[in-house]
Amino acid sequence: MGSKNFGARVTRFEDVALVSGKGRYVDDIQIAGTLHAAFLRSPHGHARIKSIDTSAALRCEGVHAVLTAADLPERMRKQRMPLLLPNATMSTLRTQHSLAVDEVCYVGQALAIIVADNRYLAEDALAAIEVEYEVLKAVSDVRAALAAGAPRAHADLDSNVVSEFVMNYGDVDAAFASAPHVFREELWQHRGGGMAMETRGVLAQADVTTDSLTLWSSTQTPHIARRMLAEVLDVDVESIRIIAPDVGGGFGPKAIFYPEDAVVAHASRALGRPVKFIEDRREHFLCATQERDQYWNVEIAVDNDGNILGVRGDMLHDTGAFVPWGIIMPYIAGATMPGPYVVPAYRLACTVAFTNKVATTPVRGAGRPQAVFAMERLMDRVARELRLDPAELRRRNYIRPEQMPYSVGLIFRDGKPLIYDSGDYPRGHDAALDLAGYQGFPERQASARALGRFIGIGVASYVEGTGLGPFEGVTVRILPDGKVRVTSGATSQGQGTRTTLAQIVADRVGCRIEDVAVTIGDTAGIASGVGAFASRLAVNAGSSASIAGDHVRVSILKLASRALGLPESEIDLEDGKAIGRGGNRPAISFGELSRAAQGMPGFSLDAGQPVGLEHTAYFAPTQASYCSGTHVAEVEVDVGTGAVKILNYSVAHDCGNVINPMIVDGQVQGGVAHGIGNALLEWMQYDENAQPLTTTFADYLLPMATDVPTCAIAHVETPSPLNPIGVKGAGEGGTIPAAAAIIAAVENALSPFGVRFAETPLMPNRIVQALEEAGAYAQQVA
Ligand code: MCN
Repeated sequence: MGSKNFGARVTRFEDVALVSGKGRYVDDIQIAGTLHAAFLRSPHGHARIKSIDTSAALRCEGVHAVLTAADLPERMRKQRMPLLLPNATMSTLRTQHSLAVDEVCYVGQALAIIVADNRYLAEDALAAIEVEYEVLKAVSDVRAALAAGAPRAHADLDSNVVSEFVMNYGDVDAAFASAPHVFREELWQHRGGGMAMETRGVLAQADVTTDSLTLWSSTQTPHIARRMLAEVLDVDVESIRIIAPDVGGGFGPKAIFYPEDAVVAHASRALGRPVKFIEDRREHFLCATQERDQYWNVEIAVDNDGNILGVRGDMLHDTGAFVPWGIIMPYIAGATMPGPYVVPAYRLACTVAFTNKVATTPVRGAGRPQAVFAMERLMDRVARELRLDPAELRRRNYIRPEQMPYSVGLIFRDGKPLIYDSGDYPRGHDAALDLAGYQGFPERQASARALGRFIGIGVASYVEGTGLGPFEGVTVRILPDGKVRVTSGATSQGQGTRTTLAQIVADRVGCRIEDVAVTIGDTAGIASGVGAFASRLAVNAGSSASIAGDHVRVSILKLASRALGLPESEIDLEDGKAIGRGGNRPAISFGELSRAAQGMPGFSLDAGQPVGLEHTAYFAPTQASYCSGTHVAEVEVDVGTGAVKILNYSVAHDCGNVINPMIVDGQVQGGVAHGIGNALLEWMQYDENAQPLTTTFADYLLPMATDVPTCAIAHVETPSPLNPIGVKGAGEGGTIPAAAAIIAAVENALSPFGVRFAETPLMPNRIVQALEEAGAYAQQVA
């Protein structure tokens, strides 16, 4: 077997359709007779619902149904949405009802659905629903949520605290007691969204003749959605088919199964008509889950050479009003903080609390950007205090490659000990610094300053647990026309999954990559599946593709050996043919072999002959695989306006063996764009009544092409020993250390003024304010 495709810059199959307007998103799917849904949403952060009168809305033109919680079947009305990831430390497992029952707990929570001939009529009729609210005090700031006497995010709960847990190893207090230096930082990362170009969308088509339901959904997790929907509707899971067509970006929030999805499915069943709901952008701001929103109060103990002796502190995580994915973000954050460094002792006390805002669930990075920001800000502080070069300080503290596999001393979110499987952090660090021209930076900085320009450089490193289980499956099947069909529970929201699975399978079975047809994102394609999150599919689905491909290869060889009368060892599989090595190179095509593998009606097969040329493999990793990297940002700050321009951005990234370097470059580049947004722009602002204030792209700024430089990227490959193809994840690493590197670079640029930054996003007004406080403008005038 060759590896013609694995490791090659194969052009993505997906792109021609996507860039020529031929993508097929949920809203592109048109079924005759479809009705359209709109949701009535709470205008209050917190209120009791005293009454809802839908009678006028029901009389509106074109309206087929108006449903509130009271109109739902008993089970749907009474039970909350299933909680996917319970955790023993959680004092309450509060998820949403399908439609609010007697209380709304964030602006945008759905109280009713209207199904009408079209969306315009549905929206018009919303205005006719009369709701009497008793407005309750809302809690907006998570720090205020912990204060004695704070309003409760849910009226029936005694406390806003959802969970308190401690992550620790080593004797951290002893480390601090004897440390020559201790430095403390208080840090804050604000919340933002996934902001996919395509908003959420769902089209449900109930089939009353077969009592089944098909749901097209812009989801990252069709199999999980199917399981949850079956539970909510109380129907046989196999009677539901969920199809994720082209998904226009996901970034995490589309991994969630939303209450609206279940309500639309129910409406279709109740009306016997297809029902479509496409979220609008304002709803996306209000109701799609968000992330970050953590407050860190941490300190680091170091010796005189800057070697880390211990890290400790506490962290407060704002989970919003519900916990659909439990407490995994703060948990992942806590486990990520030690990162690539030898940290002999560690303790982080985490508190998770409710507020009256939309729930936080994973957004690209899932807790890790916050942790890396905290750790790297501490490292920068140590470097400054001990007058060490920040890169040199990091080099002194890296876990060395000969220490791999390295046990950190914690349990990771996969339930397994946090053991880094492979990595060469110093090599990655050096590669990034080389790309960035780090050695020559002081000279560049001095020349710029001579011209009155303020440029700075920042370095940040991270380790990320990727490839999380439990499994993903892949079926490889040779079709009678010789094409190779690949199906999987894997999905794609833009990350090129089809292409990379095809690369792997083409190599394993020995066919042309053009002859591999990949069908993913359809629960009808394979019995079980999990989906795209946690940078997990290269590891899980990639490995399954490789294993299934190998099995099919064995079957092809067996059958070809009979057909050609040659031993298997003398047959090569190439370009979809089995070719004998000797003589006149006799050959038989995969198509012929596939037909032979079906046999002839009524005839017996030879003993041992494979039935069909197909295999399904479910690879289940024993633990996470840990990718890593170093980012170097070079920025220029306009001290007059506080504007930050990113001049150069360099990344060394280790995701093990790279299946497709072009795709990984794209993942890193896209991830960095997201990180730039987090660092400098994206701010989901709420007022003290938990009213969202930034619900358009005029107020909530995303990075534009002009804000994102082309990254210089180096691939450092340390294969993972934990899976047959030696890969680790690549989808989120670009985002994770970006804010840490950029904020460090801004501080470095402004070092003549001694300003310090401890938060993201770092807006121009904050920079100007800090410069003002530091007397920068007075100095300049003088
Ligand atoms: N890859 C590779 N070699 C490796 C590792 C990965 O060639 N050693 C390729 C994979 O085959 C895949 C891509 O890189 O094509 C990402 O793989 P992986 O890291 O396994 O991530 P997943 O496929 O599980 O995708 C999820 C991940 C996450 S969690 C988010 S969020 C995210 C992301 O990927 N959202 C994205 N990438 C995105 N890309 C786009 N365009 N849009 C999103 O919403």
